[in-house]
Amino acid sequence: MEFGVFGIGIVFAILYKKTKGECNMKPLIGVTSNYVYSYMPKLNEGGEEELIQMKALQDTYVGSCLYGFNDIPFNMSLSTDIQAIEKAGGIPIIIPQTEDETVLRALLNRLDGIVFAGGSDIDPIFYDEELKHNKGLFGTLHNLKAEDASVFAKTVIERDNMEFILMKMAIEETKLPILGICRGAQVMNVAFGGSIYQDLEKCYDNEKLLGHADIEKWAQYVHEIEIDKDSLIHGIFGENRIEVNSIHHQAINKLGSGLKVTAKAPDGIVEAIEIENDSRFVLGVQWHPEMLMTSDENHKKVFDALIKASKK
Ligand SMILES: [Mn+2]
Repeated sequence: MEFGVFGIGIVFAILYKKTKGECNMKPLIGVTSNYVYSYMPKLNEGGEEELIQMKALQDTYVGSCLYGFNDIPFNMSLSTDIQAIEKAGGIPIIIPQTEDETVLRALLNRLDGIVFAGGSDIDPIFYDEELKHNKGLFGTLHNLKAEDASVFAKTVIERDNMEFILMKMAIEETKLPILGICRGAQVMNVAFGGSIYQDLEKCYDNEKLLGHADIEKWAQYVHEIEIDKDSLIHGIFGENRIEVNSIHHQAINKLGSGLKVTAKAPDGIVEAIEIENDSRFVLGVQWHPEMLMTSDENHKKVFDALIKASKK
């Protein structure tokens, strides 16, 4: 009897040690989330115009995102972000909306790496411009008014406020590896003092401009990029050219000081940025490797590199 209890104790001790050991090896990766207002109920209560908008929204890809719960906003992450971190061997944890610096600092102290995820346009106030072209990524669907089209089409000032605090804190106060995806790369650029083209079709004066806002081909190749030899991104892929997806209507304009461009599309659009004169893992990519890796394992390399850097 006593041996039985003792034996069970040993089994538990071994299991506990094994589980704990495995957990310790996996880095904890925070990923920022979209701050979503419950919008649909308000439309439902509106007049004729609101009801037309609601019907149009329900027919879009993004409509379902807008079914909020009464007036309570919620934090929403793309499962592809979460799965990418998991597949590369990290423990994903969603970073919720808060502008409390004490909370954000404490959170960063517990993380081993951080992903700034894609999402809404940055309010141009953060790069000293007037809002000129708030078309949004989905704004042209079904003739919706841009500012009403979706949470992804409009700017979300709460998320902007939080991510600029978080980005600056992560850069200045920690050595954490940072991966910025799409909007995340743009947040990185603006945090370093750079600016953004508010809408490529309207602001980028180049007749070679490719179609960069190809929402439906989210897991397919849309255009190629050229990669600089002396860069993190070249170390990750080991190639000078790769094919990427492209789900953005904005892009980096003026480069932030202290950053360097390490990949470009053939039309000159910036597709990757990194920190200058530093081997630290700080990488912003304009495409979505987390979505593309669902059909092309090659793009998992971006997350493998993040996880590797997060273990140090
Ligand atoms: Mn692109």
